[in-house]
Amino acid sequence: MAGADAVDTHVLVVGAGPVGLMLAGELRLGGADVTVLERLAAPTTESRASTLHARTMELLRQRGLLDGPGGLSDPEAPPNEPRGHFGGLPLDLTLPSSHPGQWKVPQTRTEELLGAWAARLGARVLRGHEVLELAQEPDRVRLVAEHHGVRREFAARYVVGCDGEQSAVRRLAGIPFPGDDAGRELIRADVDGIDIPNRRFQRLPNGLAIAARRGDGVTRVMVHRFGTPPRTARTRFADIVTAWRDVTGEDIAHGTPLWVNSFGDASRQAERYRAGRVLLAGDAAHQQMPIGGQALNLGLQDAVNLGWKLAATVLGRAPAGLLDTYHDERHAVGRRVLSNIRAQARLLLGGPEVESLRSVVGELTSYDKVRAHLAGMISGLDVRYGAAEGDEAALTGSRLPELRLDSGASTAELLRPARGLLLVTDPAFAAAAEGWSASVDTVVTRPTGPLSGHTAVLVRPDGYVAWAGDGAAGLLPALTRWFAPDPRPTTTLHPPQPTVRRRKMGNLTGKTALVTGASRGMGRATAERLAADGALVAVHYGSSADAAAEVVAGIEKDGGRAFAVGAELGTPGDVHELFLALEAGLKERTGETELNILVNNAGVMGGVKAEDTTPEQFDRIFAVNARAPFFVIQRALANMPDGGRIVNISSGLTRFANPDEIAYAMSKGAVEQLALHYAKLLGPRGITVNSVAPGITRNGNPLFDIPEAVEAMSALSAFNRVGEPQDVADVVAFLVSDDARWVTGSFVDASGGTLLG
Ligand code: NAP
Ligand code: 2V4
Repeated sequence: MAGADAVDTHVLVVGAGPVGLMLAGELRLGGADVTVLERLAAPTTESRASTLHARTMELLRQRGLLDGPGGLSDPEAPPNEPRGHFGGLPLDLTLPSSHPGQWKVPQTRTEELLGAWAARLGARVLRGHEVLELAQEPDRVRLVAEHHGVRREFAARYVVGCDGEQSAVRRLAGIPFPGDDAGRELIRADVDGIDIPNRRFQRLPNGLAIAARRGDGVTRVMVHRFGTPPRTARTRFADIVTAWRDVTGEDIAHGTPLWVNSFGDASRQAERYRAGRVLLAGDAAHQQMPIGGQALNLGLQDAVNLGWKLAATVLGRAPAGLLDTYHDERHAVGRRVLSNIRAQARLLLGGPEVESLRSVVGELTSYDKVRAHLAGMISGLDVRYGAAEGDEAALTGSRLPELRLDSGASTAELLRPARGLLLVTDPAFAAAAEGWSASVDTVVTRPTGPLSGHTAVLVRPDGYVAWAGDGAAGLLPALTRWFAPDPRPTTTLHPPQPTVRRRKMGNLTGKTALVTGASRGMGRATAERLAADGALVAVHYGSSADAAAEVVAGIEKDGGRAFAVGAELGTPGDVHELFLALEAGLKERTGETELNILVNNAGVMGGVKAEDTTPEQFDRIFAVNARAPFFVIQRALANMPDGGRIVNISSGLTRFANPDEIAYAMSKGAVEQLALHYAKLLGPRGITVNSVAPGITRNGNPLFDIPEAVEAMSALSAFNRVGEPQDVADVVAFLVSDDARWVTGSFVDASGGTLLG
């Protein structure tokens, strides 16, 4: 089994289908390190599940995956279809939701979208890896996979099997999978070159026929001959041709089959979704007939339920028992969905003996309450976790429908980073979750929609209401049950020393950043801080390649993501060289070249009196400190999406006289102009541009090894010490965070009060 050099990660997800990829993204949002192993060498091109239901669409919207050109709810993209069915009986699926009805999206597209998202967030997907062995140890799971005939070893705190009905993880973990074998089957094919009428569940004397012609002329046919058990051999097109002729009388033998398969009505559910450090999600946890497209939706919702809980668990931030609620909640939901699917399979594939039952159910669905009940079940909108029996109206346990709050923000957007969300309608409550600020965001808002009648509504990262009520007496137990309280704050010393403070974990998750001059000093500290906040950081250097490599290694050791890019600024072609390396690094890691954050930090100091400064020295200082930031910004804007952040490092010397650094101070005066003018220009794109002015800050300069010099420099600060690189990095981290969205064009004095005089 795996040795010391095994690939080590927090969570190994086995299976890069939609469920595995969704889970990988959710885990990354929660801050966990994720590696996904996939048996197939390339994503499947097969046309599989193609229906996304309303609850899944809401969850995808919550993660920002629907909007924008090419997003799944692009009006130009897939059509929404409110007409669904229950066991082949027509059923309008419309219910109050931001995305009511069914959304027809080929599985290849869903997979592509989720794959790009997970990669952007930092999940590693290793294809062509087939799992062979799995062994649980007290603190980890060891796993062996075969890759091109070579055994590779992996170790992880947890393994999640998202590897489908035939799950190797489930088998190797010895998790029983009880249930019923298939008694009937539907055989289906995508066929080109045939011209037959469309049929929605047409029941004919010999069987059931379904045909739907797509925009590209290909027709999907599905057929079942009443009373015939599933065949044991692999389905061939000839089987479909024969069955179709028997049932409809039509001949489709001249068509070209693009894809042929069959699915039966087997129904099985894993006894436990968790066995120690092994968990199951999606079809690995439950096998069902994919009637009405519920299977994929069930799996995606398993992933969203599990992601935040597992991430909190591996990072040591989960309250006791949190991970076990995954089995408790999703096994119960799965059991209920499997039961409705079995009922539908009976109605759909039963012969003449089910006609009377079909007509009774058909009559019942004409009552809107019945229709809405069944639609809730199929769409997943009725899922409630741990709600009290019979308390249908209670908000606790159900999903929070999307609401637009006073601030204009929607709850779906507020849930995007997969953190807890506390909505309070009485400002007096705002302080209640102060001790949970590392994992819960608090928003004060007017009582609106389902919030009416509640002073506080606590929402979990998966969008389900953990608690809704009126008194702190109920809120505190709910906070304690679902979220670990913040670590105790460190004691404040006087004068204030730089401390490692509690942070909103992962508030830059999914973002990319370039920090120039990050091989040491404040640039290094900034790169480390942004990476700790979840960003993928490009660590730029001029000539110190080894130092930059060390910075990258340190970030990776701490679980962050970074890569080094070298370019000597102030030389011809500098910006071009920088962006060639930057774009290659981003593309390799995220599949894209998007840059969200730019910190222009690289700078040179003069250290020569005005009378001794040569034109060459002057030009060099301006080329590196002023010209390069201007052109770096100009070039970066091509890669920067709306909402981006630019911070330029200036100096307190633009407000404090030092005759030894006149040219340097002039160059910093010039760089400060960037914030004023660019902030105005870029406001419409939501991009902020600010200047940060450090005072004397400890860098590697030997001056800082001389106690007398440090004492003299310290005396300039109101805190009687010199700045540490982290003091400045923390200010930059704020300015690039979402919290600073309202700050642009500003000059931020980060000199420890040196400019107070
Ligand atoms: P530092 O320790 O001197 O490091 C400078 C960084 O910039 C290094 O990573 C260096 O990379 C890079 N760099 C310098 N010239 C470059 C060039 N031509 N091309 C590419 N990279 C170059 O810096 P620091 O003291 O932390 O200062 C960072 C920023 O804060 C500077 O803009 C500085 O002006 C400003 N500042 C400093 C102080 C202070 O007291 N330290 C006070 C106020 C403002 P290589 O070594 O790889 O070339
Ligand atoms: O005086 C600074 C100062 C200095 C220096 O000490 C000399 C050095 C380290 O070679 C370059 C330098 C760069 C600076 O940005 C500052 C600086 O920002 C500063 C100084 C004194 C008082 C307030 C300041 O902000």
